[in-house]
Amino acid sequence: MPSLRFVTTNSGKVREAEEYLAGVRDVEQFDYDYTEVQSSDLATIAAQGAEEAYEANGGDAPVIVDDAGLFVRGLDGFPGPYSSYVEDTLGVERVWTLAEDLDERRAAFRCVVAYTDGETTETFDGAVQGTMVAPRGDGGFGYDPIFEHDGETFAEMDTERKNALSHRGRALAKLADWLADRDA
Ligand code: ITT
Repeated sequence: MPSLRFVTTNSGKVREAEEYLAGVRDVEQFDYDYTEVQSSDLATIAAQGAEEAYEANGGDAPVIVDDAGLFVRGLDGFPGPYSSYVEDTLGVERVWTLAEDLDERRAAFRCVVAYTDGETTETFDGAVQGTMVAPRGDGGFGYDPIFEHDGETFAEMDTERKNALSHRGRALAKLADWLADRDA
């Protein structure tokens, strides 16, 4: 089976991709920290990251990059594409403190997966809607404890349930369909 390199420092993402791409591609982790261009658009960040990583990897196998973020409606989409930086600086608890006083606490996780094989670059997006809540649960990672969907935070769900609903899962499912169509 052809292989696909997932450019990420996050092995949790790789396990998730292995599930969605089972039977379509062998997924390997390529631990490379691509440049995150300053952009308000996840697709631009992911596509440029994929192209840079493809070159850095010597161009011998297709790569995917995913870029994700938490978009809080009452904060005009903040932290959005800056989610990683905001998690490292403010931290998740303080993002909740900002959201706590809002009337509009609905939020979405969004994800774009970018694929490139050097000739074709394609992006696939996925989103899941939820509400900002005080932190609950020990599972997941990042903003999961403050994001509630259907009465449970993502940190309270087991991995299987979160993956079935998540923004990344939806984007990976589109990628898997697209690859299967191309192979047919
Ligand atoms: P790579 O860039 O190396 O892939 P990363 O963990 O930094 O790993 P992102 O840039 O895509 O991944 O993530 C942006 C931010 O959004 C970061 O703070 C993550 O913790 C958070 N995030 C992404 N997906 C998430 C999810 O499913 N649940 C909770 N937080 C998530």
